[in-house]
Amino acid sequence: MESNQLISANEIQGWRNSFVQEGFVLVKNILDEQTISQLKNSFIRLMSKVDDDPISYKTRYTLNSQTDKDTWGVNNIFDFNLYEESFGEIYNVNTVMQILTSILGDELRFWGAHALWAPKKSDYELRWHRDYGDNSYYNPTGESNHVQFNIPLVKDSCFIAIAGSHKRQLTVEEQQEVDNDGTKYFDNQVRLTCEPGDILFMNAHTLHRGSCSAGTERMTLHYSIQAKDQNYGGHTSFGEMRLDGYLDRMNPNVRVLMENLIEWDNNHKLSVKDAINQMRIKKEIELYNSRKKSGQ
Ligand SMILES: O=C(O)CCC(=O)C(=O)O
Repeated sequence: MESNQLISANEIQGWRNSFVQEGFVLVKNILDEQTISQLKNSFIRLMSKVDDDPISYKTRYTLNSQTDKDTWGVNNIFDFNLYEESFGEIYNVNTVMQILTSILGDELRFWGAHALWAPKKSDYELRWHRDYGDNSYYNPTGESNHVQFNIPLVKDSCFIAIAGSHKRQLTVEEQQEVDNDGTKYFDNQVRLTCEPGDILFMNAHTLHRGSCSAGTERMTLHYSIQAKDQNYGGHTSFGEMRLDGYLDRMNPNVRVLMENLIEWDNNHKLSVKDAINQMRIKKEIELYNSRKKSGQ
């Protein structure tokens, strides 16, 4: 995989500034056609593994009853059975690494990697939220304790966000939408359209939602990463990651990112408070999903 154009320090700084000010930045044409095509082939294999056996993975559903299932993505594409070499190659792309390190510093740790696609039967309308269940969290400086990034492999206009909302309290109207699982239109919302090759870097504390119609085409990889010693976050190393041989499948850059995560998780056991908070977030998501499934 090679998309290693030379990017000037000024350009990187400009993207970093936009990311800090707006809470996201769309960087055009990072990946070349060959890379996109490799990733697309991997993505198609991934989707079919998940759709053939959704129960075995951390599948995201728009419908999930005994008789009817419809999926819109899967968490943890680095699961032993889902992993494809091309997914790890993203961390060998210079421009990606330059942007991430300009925001987070030179040493990074893995946080997560998911895949998002369009459902087939039931439209995808995800509520307004900030990620990690931290709907009241914001940093007035705009600096971020993580970076999420979306890698669309076909044209993608599903991500909707409110620029600058990562730096302030939510307004009363925004908070109402969050509290009521709302999807209302805001005059200041931005729907970002990404072409294959572009990468959308996001601060997940920016108020955002997702939306796309069933039967359309979407193939987007969604990664998240943190600074090696960041106190916020972590706690996403999973059992397999610690098994003999798992890290040997990863390229050296990914191996270091994962080793840094394992080390951080080992040294920062979840406090009872954090464990309860994680359970609360999981329960909230399950409740939201079951309300959606039953059409409430
Ligand atoms: O569909 C998207 O791009 C947004 C997904 C999202 O907000 C989430 O998974 O929390």
